Amino acid sequence: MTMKTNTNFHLLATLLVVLLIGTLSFEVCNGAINGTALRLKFYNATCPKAENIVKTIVEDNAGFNPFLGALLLRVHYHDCFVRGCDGSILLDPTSESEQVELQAEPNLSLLGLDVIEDIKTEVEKACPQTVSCADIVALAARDAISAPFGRQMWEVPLGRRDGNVSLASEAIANLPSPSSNFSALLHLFGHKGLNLSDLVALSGAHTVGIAHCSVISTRLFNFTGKGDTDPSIDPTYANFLKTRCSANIKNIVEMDPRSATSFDNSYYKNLILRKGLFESDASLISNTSAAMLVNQFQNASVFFVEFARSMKKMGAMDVLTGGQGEIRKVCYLRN
Ligand code: HEM
Ligand SMILES: *[C@@H]1O[C@H](CO)[C@@H](O)[C@H](O)[C@H]1NC(C)=O
Ligand SMILES: *[C@@H]1O[C@H](CO)[C@@H](O)[C@H](O)[C@H]1NC(C)=O
Ligand SMILES: *[C@@H]1O[C@H](CO)[C@@H](O)[C@H](O)[C@H]1NC(C)=O
Ligand SMILES: *[C@@H]1O[C@H](CO)[C@@H](O)[C@H](O)[C@H]1NC(C)=O
Ligand SMILES: *[C@@H]1O[C@H](CO)[C@@H](O)[C@H](O)[C@H]1NC(C)=O
Ligand SMILES: *[C@@H]1O[C@H](CO)[C@@H](O)[C@H](O)[C@H]1NC(C)=O
Ligand SMILES: *[C@@H]1O[C@H](CO)[C@@H](O)[C@H](O)[C@H]1NC(C)=O
Ligand SMILES: *[C@@H]1O[C@H](CO)[C@@H](O)[C@H](O)[C@H]1NC(C)=O
Ligand SMILES: CC(=O)N[C@H]1CO[C@H](CO)[C@@H](O)[C@@H]1O
Repeated sequence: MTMKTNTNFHLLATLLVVLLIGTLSFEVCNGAINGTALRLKFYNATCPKAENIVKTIVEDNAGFNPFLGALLLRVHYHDCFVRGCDGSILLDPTSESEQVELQAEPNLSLLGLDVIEDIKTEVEKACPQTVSCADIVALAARDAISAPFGRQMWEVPLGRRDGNVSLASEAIANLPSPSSNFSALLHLFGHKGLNLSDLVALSGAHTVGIAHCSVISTRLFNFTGKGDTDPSIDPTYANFLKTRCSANIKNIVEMDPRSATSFDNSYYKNLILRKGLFESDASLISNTSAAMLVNQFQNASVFFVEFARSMKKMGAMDVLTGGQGEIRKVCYLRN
């Protein structure tokens, strides 16, 4: 589909919206979202400085690491998709046989995790065992992405408690693969109580950060096992990626060419130009309803509103609240 706004497109759009409302209503009753117990200003009385401590440390670090937003956003996403946003992504293994979430993807954001520990240390000094690691991750991701904007890009209701279960096997089962097709993505997100709008909006997080060549090498060099390239990638972009990645498989590429440190909507502009990095990204224009959202997100203000809404939803997935879980003293160890 092209972006041309003609009468036919509008007609089609209206039709599809009607169809969509019909087909997606069944997903709404999925029980994965339960943020009712989370609220803004949760630490107002118990740790009024908490939110400021997070913001200050994040902004200091974002000043010298332009990728901090990407790192922390991804940590938060992984945390939420595996047993809910319970800080379990931060847990270190306690024995050699234990395979924790973090190990399912060894290269996840070590730099970002250091910042989380720094924040936790300061927050613990201000108010011992009061603020959960899960809340710190959620706030830090928001504040890092928001830093260049000078305003909060989404709301983070608080009150999450920390979980104590972290399993690599669950990370593998719950996180979509970059080679996922559209229906697989929709299915995995649906399983979390997230719908098509959430899938398209949250995928826009790939407007920041980097990926390792190893993740895309099959797509570039051996797509169907015959030494070929995924024909759905723009050829110029494919050649650019191949050049970078054939030089050294350990190289990294920007998620979003030329704008990988800026949280904007160029991800969606690239999708339409067939410059989505992963098959999962590219698949968002393979479905007409998803492609319509991709078109709508060509307008950055529309994208920001939808991203904020979906982040709030993701941040409330399967959270532990009230007397559940614990408040960890250090984020990488169970109490
Ligand atoms: C739709 C399904 C998704 C898939 C298949 C996927 C997959 C991936 C993969 C394979 C990488 C590259 C990792 C590497 O090579 O180091 C990546 C990076 C990233 N992902 Fe996703 N992801 C998805 C959704 C999301 C969501 C929902 C978010 C956040 C809301 C997100 C945020 C990020 C960020 C910020 C990076 C860059 C990290 C960095 O710079 O270190 N992703 N993703
Ligand atoms: C959501 O959380 C509230 C408060 O903790 C609880 O009363 C309610 O039963 C939960 N709902 C679901 C569907 O888990
Ligand atoms: C925050 O706490 C102060 C004093 O503890 C109180 O006056 C104020 O109403 C609280 N605000 C919110 C939003 O809870
Ligand atoms: C999408 O991927 C799933 C899981 O890998 C697979 O079962 C399904 O056949 C694929 N669908 C299409 C249309 O390729
Ligand atoms: C997705 O869910 C939100 C509510 O969380 C709803 O407003 C939106 O219309 C839904 N989108 C689709 C495509 O069903
Ligand atoms: C490409 O894929 C085929 C089939 O999976 C495999 O036999 C072959 O070794 C692969 N080639 C390379 C260079 O990895
Ligand atoms: C696109 O996805 C929706 C679900 O969101 C599905 O109902 C529809 O059949 C899909 N369309 C195509 C052409 O695959
Ligand atoms: C983008 O969306 C905003 C908010 O919906 C709207 O006010 C604005 O006119 C749109 N901009 C363009 C260029 O369509
Ligand atoms: C995890 O917490 C549950 C209750 O919250 C407890 O029963 C269990 O023993 C804990 N497991 C570990 C490994 O700490
Ligand atoms: C922390 C960690 O495991 N980092 C690894 C990231 O990946 C490179 C190779 O791809 C390893 O050398 C690092 O040890």
